[in-house]
Parts: sequence; structure tokens; C-alpha cells
Amino acid sequence: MTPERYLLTLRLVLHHGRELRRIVQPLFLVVNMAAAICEVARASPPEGYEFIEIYVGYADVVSTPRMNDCGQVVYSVGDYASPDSEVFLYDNGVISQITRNSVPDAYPDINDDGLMAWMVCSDGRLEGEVVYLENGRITNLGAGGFPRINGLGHGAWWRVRPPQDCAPYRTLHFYDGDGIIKLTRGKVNDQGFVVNDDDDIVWTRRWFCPEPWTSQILLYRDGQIVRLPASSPQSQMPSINNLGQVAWTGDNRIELWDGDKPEVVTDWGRNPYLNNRGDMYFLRFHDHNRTWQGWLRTADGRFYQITDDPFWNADGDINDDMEICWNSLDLNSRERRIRYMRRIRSGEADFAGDVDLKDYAALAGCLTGPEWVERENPGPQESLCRCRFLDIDHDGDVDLADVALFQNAFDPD
Ligand SMILES: [Ca+2]
Ligand SMILES: [Ca+2]
Ligand SMILES: [Ca+2]
Ligand SMILES: [Ca+2]
Repeated sequence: MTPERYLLTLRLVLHHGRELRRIVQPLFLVVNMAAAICEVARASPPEGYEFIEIYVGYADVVSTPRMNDCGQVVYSVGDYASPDSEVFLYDNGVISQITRNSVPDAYPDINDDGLMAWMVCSDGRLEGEVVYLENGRITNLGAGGFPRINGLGHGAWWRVRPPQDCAPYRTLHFYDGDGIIKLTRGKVNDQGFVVNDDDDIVWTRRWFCPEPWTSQILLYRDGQIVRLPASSPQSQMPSINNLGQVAWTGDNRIELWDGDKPEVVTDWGRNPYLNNRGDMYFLRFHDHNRTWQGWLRTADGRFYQITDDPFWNADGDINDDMEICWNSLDLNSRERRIRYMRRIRSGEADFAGDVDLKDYAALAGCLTGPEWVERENPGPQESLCRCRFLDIDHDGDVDLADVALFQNAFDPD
């Protein structure tokens, strides 16, 4: 059997396997429906998505994974106080170790150009030096912790002052590409920064001293800091996208703000992460088994439970193709995992619901290599980026074996 024939056969098997699941799954749901009145729906991804695992191991700490629109995922493994904490990059099936040294490297972020930022911690503190890695070169941006970056390579991070009264103070520092601006000062406790491509920054300001503690959601936009109309005095974990939408958590509610009155999108959820289309990854506590599960709310208001037992699930990230990566703990094996909900590679490049001449044009472009990547993709040169969707056999290239699989799925009508 030639490799092409083999892949074609494999493809057919996979295809029919999926068909079978499609038939079986709805039956399964119907059967369960009666019993499910007080049960929670079982996890199932939206059609066209599947789950893989990027990291499986027993590390004490694995950072919240961050991802870009090329499907690249960065994360650190190891405690921030431990020198063997290192940064890793997942890209289309390949994991690269980015750091290998005797200092703690932790909490990386990545943008669509493949620029990475993380913190090199010092003295076991949640602050150290912020470093950027771009085109193989490391730049030190000075003191700070938990950097988040945007598509322009601008970044937001905190500086920490030692505890006074009852809490440490943390101030917001913003790197605008030229220099670092101190945006907040004094006895404030600012944290959880997210910055969009318009240099809007959202974060939580907390007061730990009062009992119970209180917090606000703040937005920096056009040189002004404004307080957003969060309804709970304990609102936190804001996320902002390039539409200017901001989502946050308070009293187990998720509110979505679009410049006006916030809309409660669910009264049973926490820690929302928005993509630039308005889709949201968030967490829900499931009382019946005392676990946190990952959910997706699409921009048009559909909800999907995407994780289930025996996983305890935590924060993550979502890209504009609605692919999601997140942290997870297997409660049976005690393994930590980074799981990834990705697009099933059906031959589609544009996800318009068919494999037609438009997808064929993209395939032809991807086959020619860097030219198409440059024209259609702002992504890093070493990454297949959006061409990954046409690497149908997941082997890191778009070649004749992928073309054979594509032809099998091609349906110009
Ligand atoms: Ca290290
Ligand atoms: Ca298509
Ligand atoms: Ca391939
Ligand atoms: Ca190949």
C-alpha cells in the first residue's frame, strides 16, 4: 500500500468513525435526557472540534496556557520559585523547550507574530524581570511580573511592593513599544491585566484589608482610567477583546460589557476568556461532583460543556478559531494536563461549512510554502500558522499526502 493510499484509507476510517459518533452521540443524549433533568449535560465539543493533550505529567505547577491564532500554545512547567521552571511552546504537534537554565522562567504569553513574553522570577517572589523573545533574540524589559502582551508587542505587567498594612501593593506598568509607563501608583493592588490591540487594558483592583475584601474592574483607554459598571463588589478576572468587549466574574455571574449596561451572560460561571469574535471560555462549578468544568459560550449565545469527569479544570485561553487550551487535573491519576480543543482537519481552510474551491485555493497557496504564508498570514515564519488546517495528516507540512486527503473531502457543490 502506498503512503498516499494508506492515508486515504486511514482518512476513510476516521471519517466513518466520526459519522458513527455523530449517529451514536445524539442517541446517547436522548437516552440520557430523561435522567438528566437534575443532572448536568455531558461534555461534548461543538461540531468540527476534537480534544488533544499537550502536556501530561506530575509537575506541581503548570501555568495557565496562552494561545495565538496560529494555534501556538505557551506554558511554563514548574514553580515560579524553582530554577528548573521552564517555558515551552506547542506548535502543530511539536513541543519545543524554550528555556533551559538555572533561573525560574514562568508565566509566558504569546502573540500572533510568535513574540513571547515571560517573567524570570527572583528570590521566590512574584516579580522578577520581564523578558521578550522575538526572532530568536531575548530582550530584558526590566522589573515586573505576569506580563501580558498584545498583537503589537505592547505589554502590561505589575510591579510589587512588599506587604504594608495587610497586603502587598501592585502597580500597573505598560510597555508601549518605546518605553515603560507607570499607569497606577500608590497603595493600590492591581492585578490580572489583559491588553487588546488598541492598547486598552483591563484589570482587577482589590482591597484586601476590609472584611470581606472588595474589588473593582478598571479600564485604561485613551489615557484615562475608568471604573466599569460591575454589579458585584467582588468582581474580578476581566478579559477584553479587540471589539472592546469586556467580560468579568462577580458572585458566580459573568457579565459582558459592551460600552453600555453590562449583560449577565450566565449566573453560573467564572473566569471568562474572550476571543476577538466574542466567544468565551469560562468555568462552572458542578455541585453534583464538586468539580470545576470548562464551558464555551459562543458569540451568538450557545453554550457547550467541553470538559467532564474525572477532570478538575482551570483557566485557559481561546483563539479566534474558537480553539481553546486550558489547565486540567485528572482526579484519578493526579496527572496535570494541558488540554486543547482544536479544529478537526477536514480540508477546510475557511470554515464556511464545505470543502470547495476556496479551500482548494488556500491549499494550493499553502503548498507553495512561505509565499502564501506571508501574504495571508502575519504569523511567524517557522509556523504553519493558518496553513495548519490544511496539514490534514498532522505531520507538519502541506504536501501531496494532504492533497490526497483533501481530494477525498472535496465537494465543489
Ligand atoms: Ca529555568
Ligand atoms: Ca470551505
Ligand atoms: Ca501534512
Ligand atoms: Ca507530509
